[in-house]
Amino acid sequence: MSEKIQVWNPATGEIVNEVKINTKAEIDQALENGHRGFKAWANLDAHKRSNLLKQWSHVIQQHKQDIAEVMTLENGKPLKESLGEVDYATSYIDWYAEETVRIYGRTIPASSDSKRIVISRQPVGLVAAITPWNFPAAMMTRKAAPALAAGCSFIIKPAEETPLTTMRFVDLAHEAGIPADVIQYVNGYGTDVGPLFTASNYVRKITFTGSTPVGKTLIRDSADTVKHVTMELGGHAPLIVAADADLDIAVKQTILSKFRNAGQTCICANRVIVHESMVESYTAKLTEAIKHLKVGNGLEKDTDVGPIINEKGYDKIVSQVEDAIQKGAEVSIGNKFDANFENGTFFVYPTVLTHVSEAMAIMQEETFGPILPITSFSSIEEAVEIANRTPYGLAAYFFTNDYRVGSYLHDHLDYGIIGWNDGAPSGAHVPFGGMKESGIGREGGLEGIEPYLETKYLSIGNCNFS
Ligand code: TXE
Repeated sequence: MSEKIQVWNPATGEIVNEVKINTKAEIDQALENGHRGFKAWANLDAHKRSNLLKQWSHVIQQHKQDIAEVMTLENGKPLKESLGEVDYATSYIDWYAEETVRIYGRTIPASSDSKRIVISRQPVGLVAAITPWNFPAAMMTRKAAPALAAGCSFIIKPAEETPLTTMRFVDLAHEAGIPADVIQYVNGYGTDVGPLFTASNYVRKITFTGSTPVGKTLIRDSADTVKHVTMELGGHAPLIVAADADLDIAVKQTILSKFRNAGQTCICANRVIVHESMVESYTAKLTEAIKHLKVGNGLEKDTDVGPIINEKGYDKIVSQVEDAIQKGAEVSIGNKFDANFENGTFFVYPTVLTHVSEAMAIMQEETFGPILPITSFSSIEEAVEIANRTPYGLAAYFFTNDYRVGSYLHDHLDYGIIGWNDGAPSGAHVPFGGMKESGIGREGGLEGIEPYLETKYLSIGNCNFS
């Protein structure tokens, strides 16, 4: 087996760089180092930890342009999105730098005069993260920032496709003064590194973003050592357009939600459910707007939609489109592909499918590509029924200006993230995560630091000082 992973540019097929695959012995050593680094970091005064996180964010920002270029080279997304992702990634560090000094305990009334009760919070220990390729910077800081803020040490295995951005972030953390054994990376295939993380007694928590099947494996494998787990898994987001919706807003936000990162986003709209009176006008407006999206190399200035990450992702998208068309779907725009199997470059043009049915894979599974199937509903109850008919529960969107309709949808949609007239609901200050098979736990906001903290309760007896 090769000892290196080649990182290639999905827009050109050129090799960007290669990274060494760490051996089992090196990974075991890194885990031991992480365990050792934990105690000193946990005991460091919270204000110092906070300042080190602020410094980390600062040095990343100083290198924003070259980090964004590397991200576009390894992931393919348009440079403007990579620049935005660096800001988004540092916003998590900034948010949790502030939270570092706000991890409060409590005292509560005791059941007897002679007792005092103190409740305190302490970090869980060494945290091991496994991240995907779609947001190589943000998926990392969403985990590392709250972990370090809580006083945990952190080790990460980035996706094989996009290790370079993540490695750079770790190097810059060291440059900012965060000790080398407090934040580390290792490289390798998930199937090799995952079991080393889950089996290790040093690791007290696994945090993962990726596919639902891998998430299930990690949960199972974490059971033997009863580790904490946070899982951010697949999605199948519905986007509901109610009869009274402002169509211009709905179309603009659909595009924002769906075509960012070429549709390779776990919260992006995966199926549109439009009131029957609006299907024609919504589809026409959406199709018209899509004509202006430019597909191409993310380094070209006016590119809106970059390449698909790899052949596996491309095959899944093509098979869903073929299956839908074969079962009667009609193409409003797109169904155009530009693949070079020899180079390993795969472009998919934004595609809208109408006349779709529940029998089609595209209405049942996450697509992870720039394809939008449109179906219709006649009553709001039916819209909810269609939207909830999935094992996933990450993000849902709806467009209405009727407060009663909006409240009903908010109450009845089984999703962790809801966008009401809003196609871009995420941010460092809000709890991101899903219900059902979309995951366990939340990342971001006040909730995002909780999974990195243990609660310890102290009962002091015989406190009769009088
Ligand atoms: O995911 P994997 P892939 C969904 C999306 C996509 C599909 C497959 O639908 O089309 O998953 O993508 C590591 N033990 N999402 O193949 O395999 C792997 O090395 C431990 C949604 O890229 O889950 C990488 O670091 N780790 C998602 C990470 O898991 C393992 C983002 C993700 O890879 C492992 C990505 C194992 N046995 C894909 N096998 C989101 N929620 O945003 C792989 N890995």
